[in-house]
Amino acid sequence: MALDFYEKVWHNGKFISWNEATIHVASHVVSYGSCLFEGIRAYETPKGPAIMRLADHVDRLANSAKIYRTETSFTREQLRQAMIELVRVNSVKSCYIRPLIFRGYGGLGVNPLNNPVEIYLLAWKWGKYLGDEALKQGVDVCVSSWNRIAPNTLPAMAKAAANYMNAQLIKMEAITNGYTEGIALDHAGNISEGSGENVFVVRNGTIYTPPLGSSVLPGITRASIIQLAGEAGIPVVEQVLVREILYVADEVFFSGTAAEVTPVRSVDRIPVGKGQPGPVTQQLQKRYLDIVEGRAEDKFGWLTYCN
Ligand code: PPE
Repeated sequence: MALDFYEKVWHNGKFISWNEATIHVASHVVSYGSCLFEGIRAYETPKGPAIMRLADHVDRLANSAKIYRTETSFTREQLRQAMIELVRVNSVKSCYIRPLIFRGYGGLGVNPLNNPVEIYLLAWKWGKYLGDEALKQGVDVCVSSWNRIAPNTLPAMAKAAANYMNAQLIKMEAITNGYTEGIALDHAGNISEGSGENVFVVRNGTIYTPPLGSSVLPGITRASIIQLAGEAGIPVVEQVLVREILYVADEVFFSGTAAEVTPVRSVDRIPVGKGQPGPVTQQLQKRYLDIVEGRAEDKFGWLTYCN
């Protein structure tokens, strides 16, 4: 599947072309997964391209790097500016931005501390993450036989490439068995998250989502959904959620930069509610997309305009 990429790539402070953005196979990251990354959307709006929650994504990236003792020579402000520049130099209307911080070429062996730190910013066009119909129709998911990474194995707060080996197991199992996505349980058997999305459950007018202690990524879309629910007067509770709540929920949905707000219409072939997207999901999805696509006022200050 070809990547619909933008030509200019930012590398350690300079722009290079897509084809120049290569690394040696002996780079530390290849053997040991030593990479922290982000996923950010820039939306086309009537006022030009706008990056969604840029500062929050840069903060999470910096925190991921801090957790893994990966020091970079760029400040958060410089990284924010670099992403705005990336959108500008590529004349982007809308894109997905992938910042990468990884341990490059030097010695080999587990110890990463002597390897150089490389930073790249890439951009490409990314459509609907879980398929074109997903946002309207909802997706069919399973509970994975793979658990999410346990708290004292890999830190879930860090968005690290290595975490996505676990995510790949969840995703491959789901797809092989005819589902669009898998929801993983945490080490204790409670709901954690999808391979690339946070999970929300709606029941009797209240919205529930697992806390950080359930090995979830502190999703930026998750935070946005909590804000939008507050605005709409819908109570949100962050609490440990038992697996079977998925089977008796009125609504279930995913949130994520790539997935945006995607309804879940069945779990393990059991219909969620009436087996179609429910009203709370639809209301939050519409409000989210209206703001990020610039149809509604950006009252939470989420958008950074790039022109
Ligand atoms: N959990 C996981 C494991 C995760 O990967 C994501 C983002 C989220 C939750 C939602 O976080 P946020 O984007 O901040 O709301 N997953 C990215 C896609 C991963 C992929 O490359 O595939 C994303 O949505 O950009």
